[in-house]
Amino acid sequence: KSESSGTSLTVVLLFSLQQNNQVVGVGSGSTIVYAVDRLAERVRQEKLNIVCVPTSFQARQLILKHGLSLSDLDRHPELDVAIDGADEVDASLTLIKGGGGCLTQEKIVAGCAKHFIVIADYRKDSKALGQQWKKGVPVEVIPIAYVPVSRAIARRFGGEAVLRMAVSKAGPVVTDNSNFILDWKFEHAQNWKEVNTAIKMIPGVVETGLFVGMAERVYFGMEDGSVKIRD
Ligand code: DER
Repeated sequence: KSESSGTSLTVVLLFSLQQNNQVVGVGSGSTIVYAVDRLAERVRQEKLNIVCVPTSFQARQLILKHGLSLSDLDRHPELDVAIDGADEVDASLTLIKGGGGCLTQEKIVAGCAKHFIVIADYRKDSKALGQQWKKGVPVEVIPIAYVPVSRAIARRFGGEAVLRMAVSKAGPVVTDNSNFILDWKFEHAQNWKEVNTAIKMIPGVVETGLFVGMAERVYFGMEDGSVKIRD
């Protein structure tokens, strides 16, 4: 990820945070780090009064590290804007998210925001899901159900849904919600709206990393430091 694209992204993006007293959903991953750095700088410089709602343990740490005002959905169930990254963005702004394993809280927070804004580097910009991102669609599952859910997905939609194993810990990745993640390596384009609903109906599925019709705008940080916007 080029540093310049991340920084330029957040400069452009955060000008959209004009009003004071905004409630901001803070996403997860590596690109959001630039946004939170810049947000904290503006809060200091312009004495902005904003509160931040995290989408993960990582996001919570980021908010606290910058001395930003930490809140939650109990106190702020309606957010003005949520800002987050994405693993891939298709032509209709359908996203694959969850590469960092935080898809469930990210989708909850994005769903509570008036505006859901995505920041990503140019490599996430795709014509169709699966063109750039090869790790599949993350699906968060209740641990006891990961095998039946994996079989149900493969049987109904093809491909293979593989349990995400941890790298620096023996065994599978465990999410902030104490669940497992299946990465569904799909074989062909689907009706993502239908597939998202159908997968969520499988007993044991908590959430999918398909964000359909949620992103209002995507800012792509380009290699030359410029920013491309897709609505
Ligand atoms: O896991 C996630 O959903 C992250 O937001 C991911 O999609 C983007 O992570 P990145 O900014 O590190 O590429």
